[in-house]
Amino acid sequence: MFDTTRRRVVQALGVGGAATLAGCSTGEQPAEGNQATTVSSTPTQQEPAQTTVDRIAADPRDIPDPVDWSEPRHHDVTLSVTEETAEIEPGVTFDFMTFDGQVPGPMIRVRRGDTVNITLESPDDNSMPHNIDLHGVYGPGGGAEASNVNPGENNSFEFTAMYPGIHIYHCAVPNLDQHISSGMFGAILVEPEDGLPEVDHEFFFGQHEIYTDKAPGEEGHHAFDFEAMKKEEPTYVVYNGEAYAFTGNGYGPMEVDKGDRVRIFMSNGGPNLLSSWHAIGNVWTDFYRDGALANDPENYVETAPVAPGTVACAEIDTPVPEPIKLVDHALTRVARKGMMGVIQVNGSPEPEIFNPDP
Ligand SMILES: [Cu+2]
Repeated sequence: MFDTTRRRVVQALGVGGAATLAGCSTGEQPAEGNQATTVSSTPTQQEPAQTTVDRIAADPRDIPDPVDWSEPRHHDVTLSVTEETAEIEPGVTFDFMTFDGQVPGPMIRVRRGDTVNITLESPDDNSMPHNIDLHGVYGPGGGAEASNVNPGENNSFEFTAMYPGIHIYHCAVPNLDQHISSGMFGAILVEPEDGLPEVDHEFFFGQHEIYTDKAPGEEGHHAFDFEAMKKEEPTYVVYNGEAYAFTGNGYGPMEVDKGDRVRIFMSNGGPNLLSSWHAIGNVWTDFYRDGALANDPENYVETAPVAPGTVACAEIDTPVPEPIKLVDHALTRVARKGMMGVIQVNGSPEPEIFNPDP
């Protein structure tokens, strides 16, 4: 399986240029020989488990519409906390925990001054308690205790969104590091009173590390590994619960047209690792560190730290056609642990800006 993993990485890195990222899946399937190797080297290996969802990765385009109201509003938000089995990559299953069945949890979008009623629903078939701590909330634990739910329970609390910014939310039960690693984080966007500048596209990605009892790409069911987490040595570091999900090896890149202005929100759930967030072939034209939208952005930032427990907001320009590769520039995570998402800029060449063959 290691050979398979390396092949996937070489494709994801786009060594051969944009065409490599266009989605050819040749060579991704495990070869017979690799399977045999895996079986003999790991006698305790289990088969991949039955999945409960087809896809754990949230669609980065699935973002609520921008705020278009100018007086305080009330929002009722219900989130279902679920425990799901899904693939990190083909043939590799893992027991995720989620808000609403996907990773990251859905973005909540409100305007500063709005009130929000949050209800958590926990299905009967859950095995653990869950709750929600929103970093956009003034109050004990960001609402964690007030929202605690055991299997089969509902629980609600209300808050006023007092300060602007894009803030992370996450589960905060005693094993919160395991729950966040397994997918329980998302974002609440509190728009400033005057809103955000209009852009052509918005995307929302969630980085997190997954700690398992097997090697990256090793086929079978990967159990959560507390010892690996204590050592902060993850098996995978990914966007949205899946290795290379938004590349030609997964669901494909996000597509935009040349000249589009693109806003990207990146929630680093962690639970432990700082992200050195970089866009290969581009630059963060406007970068809102820690998602602090009340501040003026920094300009033309090459690689920006995104701490675990924050959501960064960046706006980029797209003057040339290219695959823009969103990475954590701790590149071992890109080469070996599943980290990468691609924004494909489509359009005719701009040789005055970039000429590959002068
Ligand atoms: Cu939880």
